[in-house]
Amino acid sequence: MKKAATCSACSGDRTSFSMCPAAEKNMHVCGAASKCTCKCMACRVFAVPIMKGMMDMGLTLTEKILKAHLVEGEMVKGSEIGIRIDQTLTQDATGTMAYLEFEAMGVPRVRTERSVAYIDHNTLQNGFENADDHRFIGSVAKKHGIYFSRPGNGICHQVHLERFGVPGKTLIGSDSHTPTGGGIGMIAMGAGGLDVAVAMGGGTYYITCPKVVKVELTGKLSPWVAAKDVILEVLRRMSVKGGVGKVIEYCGEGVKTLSVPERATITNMGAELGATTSIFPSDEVTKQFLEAQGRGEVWSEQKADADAVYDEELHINLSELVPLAACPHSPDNVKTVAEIGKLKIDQVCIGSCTNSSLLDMMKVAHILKGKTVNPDVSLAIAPGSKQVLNMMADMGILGTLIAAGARILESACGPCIGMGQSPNSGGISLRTFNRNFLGRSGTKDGQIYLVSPELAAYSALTGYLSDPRELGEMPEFVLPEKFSVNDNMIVLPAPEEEMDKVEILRGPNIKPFPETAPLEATIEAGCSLKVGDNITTDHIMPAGAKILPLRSNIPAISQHCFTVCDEAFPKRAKEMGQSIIVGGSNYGQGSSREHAALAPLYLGVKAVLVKSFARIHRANLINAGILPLTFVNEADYEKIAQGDVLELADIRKHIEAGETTLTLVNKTTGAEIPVLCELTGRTKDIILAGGLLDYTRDKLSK
Ligand code: MIC
Ligand code: SF4
Repeated sequence: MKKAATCSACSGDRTSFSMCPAAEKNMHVCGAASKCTCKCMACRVFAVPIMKGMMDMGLTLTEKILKAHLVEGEMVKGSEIGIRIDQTLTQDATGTMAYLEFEAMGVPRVRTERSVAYIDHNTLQNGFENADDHRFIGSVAKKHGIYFSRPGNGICHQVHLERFGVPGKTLIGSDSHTPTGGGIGMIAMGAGGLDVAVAMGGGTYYITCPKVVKVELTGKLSPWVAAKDVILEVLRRMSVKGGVGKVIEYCGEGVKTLSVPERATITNMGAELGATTSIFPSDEVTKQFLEAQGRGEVWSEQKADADAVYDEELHINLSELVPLAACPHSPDNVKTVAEIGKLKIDQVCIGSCTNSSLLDMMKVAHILKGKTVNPDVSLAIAPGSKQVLNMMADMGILGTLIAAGARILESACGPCIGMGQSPNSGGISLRTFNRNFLGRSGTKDGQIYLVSPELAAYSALTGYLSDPRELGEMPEFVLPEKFSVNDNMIVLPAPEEEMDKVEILRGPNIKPFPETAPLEATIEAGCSLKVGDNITTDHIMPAGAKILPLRSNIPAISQHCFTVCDEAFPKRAKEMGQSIIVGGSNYGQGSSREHAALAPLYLGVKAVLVKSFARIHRANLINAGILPLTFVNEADYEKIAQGDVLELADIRKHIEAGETTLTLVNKTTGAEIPVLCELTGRTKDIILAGGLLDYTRDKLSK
């Protein structure tokens, strides 16, 4: 037997060691314990994948799909990898900008297996802007080889799952809830519009090679306990930042008890963990779902190896779960119905990409059948797709909901993104959605609780937050053997030989991408704003009916930047000329909207210095040419006040030299603050060029 020795990384007594190749040092990290997740101190990557290669260990499903798509880098956790993207999706609120960027790249036809442009966010059309954007996106799609899902056809994630998703493929979408596709075994990730544009042009997509968290499901959900309660439980345990740098992989006996729409609810809301994505295996249940969609031929089995090694593990016994709710104003502020106690409600909204499937609607209709919505409650329901709505009509469900007093909305995002149905002042609203950030509903003091459709529907009858288990026995809800398939609202692109005949229709609100410039030699700028922890993209760039129509007009939308936190920010930042924003941890969580980077760019923000970033937002800042900096010592956050003058001397030279620890001088107080600027070869070049668009243009011209 080998003698045990101390591992340089985890200080544990181990018997087997290996060199960490990424460290370029003789740092020995242990690999004896197959579950070792110790960090190599030399390079700060995880030792497990290196061991896997050497010790012939099994792979997780995530690793299998990523490996099959790997085009750059090595599967070393924590390091940057480039992967090939099979499919892309866009929605209209991020799409106009993404297609302007795609046009600017000068690639004539998309080079993916399938790219789809959806119209689902800005469908209120209380002015010409939304309709103009729809026409612009439709014409770009037709010209450049993209399928176009017309307004009314449904929410991008729901429709993509039904009509386009393919197990084992990679998908990126300019929307943070793209991981919905993980419900059928795809690696589906949210990304900034520019990254999606590059992928449409055949470019590589770069991510940090993720850790993989195993969530082992056992047992079976009790009657009236829902898939939503599973993801709320994961959020309760892991928090809104617990998933950063990780993929959440579901496995175990409990998986087969969950239908595809239920799995998709779980992977969809995995976005709220800050995770890179979430994934379920593709099994017989997936096969049945795809066959029922008339797409059985795209099915393939996708699963982890039996001896796969995970970086972290979580166990959830489905039978032990109870109905839960995420309380204001964060999706991880999760409590049981009993813990919340008696809560009178004003509004219930059922829908969004999390809970708008036919299965959800079948359950809601069963609860509401023959009843009337409580007189003190307004109930709004938005089915997820035209297919769902059509089938609800065919099955008599729609009639049941209308008879009960539900207000039926268009198949679109609607209230989820503040497009109508804002609650009354201080109103309490139960929503089956995925986000309850402050102000997102359109009512600043609205109190939003995120719940399952079962809990929402039952509470709409009682007028109080109520436990749906009081309903007693639950019938078995079985999905139809065949969904009614009618793709008449999906417009096919023009054939390649006719693309030149397609005219691009541009409305007057569509303004070009803001100007960028290569990184300066030295940055001297004031701190225009100091904010705390968990700042969301809804704080940075609010949405809602008034602001969303400005998504294709950066000068106009930037006037709303950060106004949730500080009304005066846009004016102040513009007057300062150039500035730096300082923030806490998990800065930029939530949406993939690149407007949360483009508006600060337009207002002259040169760098954002925080305790930690959310993944997509950090990538968006780099793409916009804004320096993403983190404090080496979090306590230094206290050494900067709003208005202080900050300097990053010779920043260009330092970044060119590949230095990652830099010094920021607070010229107002004299404090010298070490900051991290972790840029790899590619991201370094993007920052030096002034953003991804300039970098890509340079590359293409060469
Ligand atoms: C959201 O749910 O916040 C959105 C609106 O879908 C965003 C995209 C956007 O801001 O346009 C997202 O999740 O990425
Ligand atoms: Fe639309 Fe809401 Fe889903 Fe975002 S979270 S895609 S706004 S339904």
